[in-house]
Amino acid sequence: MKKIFIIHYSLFLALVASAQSPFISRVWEYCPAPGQFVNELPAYELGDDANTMRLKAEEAIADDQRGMITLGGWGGYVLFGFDHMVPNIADQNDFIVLGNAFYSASGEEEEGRRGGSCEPGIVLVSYDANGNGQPDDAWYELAGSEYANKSTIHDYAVTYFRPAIGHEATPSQVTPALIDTTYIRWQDNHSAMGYLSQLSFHTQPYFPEWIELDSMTFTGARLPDNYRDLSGNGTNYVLYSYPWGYADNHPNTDQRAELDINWAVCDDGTPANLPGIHFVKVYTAVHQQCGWIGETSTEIMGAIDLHCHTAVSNASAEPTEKAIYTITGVRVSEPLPHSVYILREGNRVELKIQK
Ligand SMILES: [Ca+2]
Ligand SMILES: [Ca+2]
Ligand SMILES: [Ca+2]
Repeated sequence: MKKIFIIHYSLFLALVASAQSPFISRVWEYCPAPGQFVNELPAYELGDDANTMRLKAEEAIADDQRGMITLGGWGGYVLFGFDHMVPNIADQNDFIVLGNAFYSASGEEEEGRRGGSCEPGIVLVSYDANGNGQPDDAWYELAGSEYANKSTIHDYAVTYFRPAIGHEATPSQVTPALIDTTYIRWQDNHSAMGYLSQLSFHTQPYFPEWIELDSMTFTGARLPDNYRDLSGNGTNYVLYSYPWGYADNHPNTDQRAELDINWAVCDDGTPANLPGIHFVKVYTAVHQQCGWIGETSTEIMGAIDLHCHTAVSNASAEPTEKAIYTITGVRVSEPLPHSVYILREGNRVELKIQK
């Protein structure tokens, strides 16, 4: 018995020594645009600043916490990283960004698109080219299915303005849930302006409380609106998924939520040909207001390296497709997508590697 224990223990050490977390380890920046869940996901408290809000976002989505943060309206973003390079494996998806998208029964398949609550975020990736462990290198957009859509605006920018002191609400005469239709004014770089409405369901401030400036400007690409009002009278808004290449756009268990580093492009649209990535940035990519359900905002619950089990299997002298390895002290939960299956038994965690 003792001998078996020692063998197991040395295997355990070998596994731990080589183990990299499949989950993101750090949030580097959290900067949501104004929105109906801002100051609540995560919760702002008096005295918070950009760094404490970053830490709250990290507590929510790093490791395998699976809490949730909102990115607010168009342009709001989060920047996070892994503790290793996620490799770009040829012909395979490489990572997934977890959101809270779901399909609804009323949102029928339409031109390959499922409807429900799909709030696509554009994903950018970065390779730590200078090797300093910091996200100070070039960024590359993952060119999702709408990258070449003629209605996608690639040079978009929006400025949001904090409501003035003494601002008076303009309640909707038609939709009671809209208690202030002139709440957060915005102006884009294509001569359009408008407002984010305040909703009766969410009455906390929508402009990030820890931001001291009276306006916030975001830049990026704007995807075409993805909503339809199926009722025709403003009571049933359905948000349709785009085919592939975005965050919070398909349910986390749907393979089309997975992302391929090979989709990364340079600013001129040519392939970036990255060997892998260390850092990821996601921002809300549609700029739309859907009546009583308010503005569309991407939500993030974490991200997972889909290849991380490779490092675990390599730690064994003779890995086999159906080998089961036991590791203690690793926090995981099921199910992971792709080919890793995780079982929990007491305080043991088993990684089952399958093809
Ligand atoms: Ca790949
Ligand atoms: Ca760097
Ligand atoms: Ca969402």
